[in-house]
Amino acid sequence: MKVLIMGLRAAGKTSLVKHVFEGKDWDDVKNLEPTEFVSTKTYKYRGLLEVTTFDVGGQKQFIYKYFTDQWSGKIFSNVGAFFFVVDSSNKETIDEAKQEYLKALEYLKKYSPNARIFVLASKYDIKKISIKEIRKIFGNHNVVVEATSIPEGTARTVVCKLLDSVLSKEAKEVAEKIHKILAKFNKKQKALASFILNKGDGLEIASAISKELINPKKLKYVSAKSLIKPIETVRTMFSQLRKSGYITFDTADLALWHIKREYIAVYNISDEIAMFSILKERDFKLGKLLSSLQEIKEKVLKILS
Ligand SMILES: Nc1nc2c(ncn2[C@@H]2O[C@H](COP(=O)(O)OP(=O)(O)OP(=O)(O)O)[C@@H](O)[C@H]2O)c(=O)[nH]1
Ligand SMILES: [Mg+2]
Repeated sequence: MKVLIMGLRAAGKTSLVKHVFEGKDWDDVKNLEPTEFVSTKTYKYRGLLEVTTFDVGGQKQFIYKYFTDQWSGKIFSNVGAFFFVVDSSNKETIDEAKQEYLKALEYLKKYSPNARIFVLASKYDIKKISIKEIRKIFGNHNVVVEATSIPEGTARTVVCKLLDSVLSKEAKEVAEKIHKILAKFNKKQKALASFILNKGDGLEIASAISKELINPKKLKYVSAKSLIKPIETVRTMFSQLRKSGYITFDTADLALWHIKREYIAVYNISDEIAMFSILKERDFKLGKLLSSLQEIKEKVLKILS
């Protein structure tokens, strides 16, 4: 699906793309360079939806080009979802943003009449204009307007919820199948919760939570990239160990943390996906866990292939 992201200069478009589709945190996206013309990239959102982002630079010398005969067809055609990013911290540019927005809608109507349209009031942590006002200016009956902030942690949740609303029936069925496998695993291992993760964005493809946990907060839109990272970063050391004759292979597939009463097991499934599971210390048996994980790996890879 093509996702077109527009908005004025420094509205926060590239930050949002990197935050949501690459699992980058606020510290990693704070100092991005302005985007020159159009930046396109392909991602697998939640491992369920192939997305090609068209992140178009918002500086004046680029914006006018998007509406020329030479470029408009290329930019505005085949759009599945359109995000217009409005800087809620900048009152001065709101009228200019509205002009660009209306122009973009006109071109979308022509080239992608079925595109879903979303407006994001970005930088809501330092807002000068309320979401109510922004809804009044940009909203209409088929446009969803939401506030986002990367440092406050609302941006990922908001954007992911909107993207989930455009997921296909097939993608939802894949997630449901994996959910069932995880629920079985939880029962067998007496695990408290298990997640299959998409490594690219660190978001879950599917999860299952044991009924034993009473009202745990949802982790659906939390990026678990930091959990997966260690398994990849220790590689150099393992390579040393292998070369020195201490171990026979240098790629780890399981990492374990012991946190008083629970274990957190992170299991590498492939270059694209990983799993993590929360297990009770008193029911923990490593051998049993390893054979279950091997089974899960085969089943999940088959579903996703
Ligand atoms: N406070 C705050 N600042 C943000 C947020 N998102 C982005 N920014 C800042 O806004 C500035 C511009 O961000 P970019 O993502 O580069 O903006 P852009 O829309 O891609 O800009 P162009 O590529 O020039 O069109 C950067 O300094 C970001 O750190 C946010 O949620 N809160
Ligand atoms: Mg940019």
